[in-house]
Amino acid sequence: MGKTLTRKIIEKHLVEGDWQPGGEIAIRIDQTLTQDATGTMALLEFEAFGCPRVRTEISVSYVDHNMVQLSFENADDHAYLQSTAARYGLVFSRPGNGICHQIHLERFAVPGRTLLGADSHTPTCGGLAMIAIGAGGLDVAAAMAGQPFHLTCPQVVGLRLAGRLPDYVAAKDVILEVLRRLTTKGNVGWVAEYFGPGVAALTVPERATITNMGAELGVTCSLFPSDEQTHRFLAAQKRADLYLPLAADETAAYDRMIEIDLAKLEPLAACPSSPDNIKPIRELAGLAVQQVCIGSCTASSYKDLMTAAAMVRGKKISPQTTLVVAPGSRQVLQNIIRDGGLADLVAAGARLDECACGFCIGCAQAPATGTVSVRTSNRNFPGRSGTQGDQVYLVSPETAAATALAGMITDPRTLGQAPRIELPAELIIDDSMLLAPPADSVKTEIFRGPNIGEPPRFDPLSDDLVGEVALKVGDKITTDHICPAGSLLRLRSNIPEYAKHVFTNVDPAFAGRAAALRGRKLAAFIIAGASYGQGSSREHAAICPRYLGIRAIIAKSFERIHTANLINFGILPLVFANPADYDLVAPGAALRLAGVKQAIAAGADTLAITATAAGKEFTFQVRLTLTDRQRLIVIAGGLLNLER
Ligand code: MIC
Ligand code: SF4
Repeated sequence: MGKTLTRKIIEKHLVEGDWQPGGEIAIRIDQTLTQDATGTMALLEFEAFGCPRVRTEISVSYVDHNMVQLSFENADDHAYLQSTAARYGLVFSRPGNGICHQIHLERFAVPGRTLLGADSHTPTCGGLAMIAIGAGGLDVAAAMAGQPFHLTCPQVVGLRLAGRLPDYVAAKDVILEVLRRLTTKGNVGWVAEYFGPGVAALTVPERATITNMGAELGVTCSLFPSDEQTHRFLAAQKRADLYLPLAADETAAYDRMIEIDLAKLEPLAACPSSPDNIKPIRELAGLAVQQVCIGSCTASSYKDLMTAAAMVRGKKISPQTTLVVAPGSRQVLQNIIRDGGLADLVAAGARLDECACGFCIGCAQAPATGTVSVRTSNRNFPGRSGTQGDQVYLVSPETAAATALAGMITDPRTLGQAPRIELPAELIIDDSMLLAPPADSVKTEIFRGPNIGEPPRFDPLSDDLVGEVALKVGDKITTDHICPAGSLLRLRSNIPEYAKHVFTNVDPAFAGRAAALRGRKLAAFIIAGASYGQGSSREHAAICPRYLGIRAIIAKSFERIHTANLINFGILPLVFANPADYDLVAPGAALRLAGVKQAIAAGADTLAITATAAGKEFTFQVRLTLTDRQRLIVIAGGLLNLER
């Protein structure tokens, strides 16, 4: 039986374990990426490891999230990151150079290598045949220090693509179709591997759109083969020497197979407020739209923007609608300037935003109350745009451009001849915004402004956990619910301040209630439904609750990156053995896990919890799936304690 490409690359990097889906393995990490919103904490953690210089082939520190400097915090973070990059041997991508995933694909991705990134959309580089995985900052810090990355050996779903995309149907519609079929829940522990005759016509940036939004499926990563398209892309980037053909064996056996005929796809949208709430554009056509945003790491490549530009050329956008364009990188910006696309967009009425995350993470262009925003980005979780009660639709650049012209959701197929945009063979390439670290870096002084805190120190696990349910929430709680981003991103290096805002849009009294329990020396617990911790890799969604005294989360199920983050900071991710018990545990109930430390040390995978509410007591079972290494981590109170 042949091997999948996932297996081939992982086996080449194995340092612990064997290819046994479901078991624990550890892989060597060749490259890392961090961005400013997760990177300050990751670099502080790296410093705590006491390693003099990064031990990867390449580590890049990007600044792309916190781009607005209304006060000193973001600028301080940037200065800290620039100085730590120089000191510890990372390449520094200066603010304004663009979004980490787009730049990494253009300038650093190498087929067949591994990449670990402190951002959930790191799998974007799977479009260039990398095993590229998103993780919490602490796991990335450990990789920078040369440690292997531990993960569950994945199962592989093979997505066999056939046919060719019709006019006006984009890569974005492919991944929206995959999300329609697989949803955002229940894909933990899988890799999505694309293959088949339909793959050959997809360019690397199109593949990257598809692998990028695999993050919304909750898979470990997504992967395309390395072929002629890969060669063309690398050649245009003047990196053809790094090309290496890679593919699954013809006889590869996938754990699950999905067939997609590209020719049968149509323009789709993810409707408010989940990336898997998919409808065809033709069913939404006519809905009045007040804002259209083209950009984000999902869809802001040269082709995306030149296509939108060609569609609006010589026309004006609707007076009822604003059009915002944020190129994914400075390289994209320079090339659409050269080739006239920017002039067409601006002439049509587009507003130009910086090459950065911006509107995608609520750091710019929050929509007006009660209005519809149509975006090419990857997440439309409630309130993520910065406006409570927002109505965000996620679409392709083609649908976005058609919608901006008409002022209402519009099927681009109604616009006549579709533009054909080819990847230029020659691109303007200017790496002057990427600063290489000096060879002799020990003398670099590190800038530490008042916004730069320290990773907090936490107590080891106690013998018993006794406390109360501080919050009960439902299904699909995202990390945006737990630790909102937007204007609060400026607090990412300052845990005591950021922790005051945990669950602020869900229950503003939560942080105070948890802190009061901590004052009474009681543990605080959260009860949750299915798929807890969807979305980002931000480890703050574990660190801040832990800082407030949360010791365990009891949920129907958890997402992958968030589970690892909880363990890394000493919070127990407990799963209801019987999901119906979720209904029985009331907010405010007293909970007791007697002898928990000893049980975990002894390898128990089921624990009993006694709950008391309104004078009634009952006991229920929870499951705790930990490897031996993770048992040591939670007993120590977190990975940093264990390292120290
Ligand atoms: C996101 O898209 O939610 C982010 C902001 O890029 C996060 C990282 C962060 O919270 O800093 C992610 O996807 O991991
Ligand atoms: Fe930035 Fe949005 Fe991509 Fe996250 S999803 S990295 S916020 S552009």
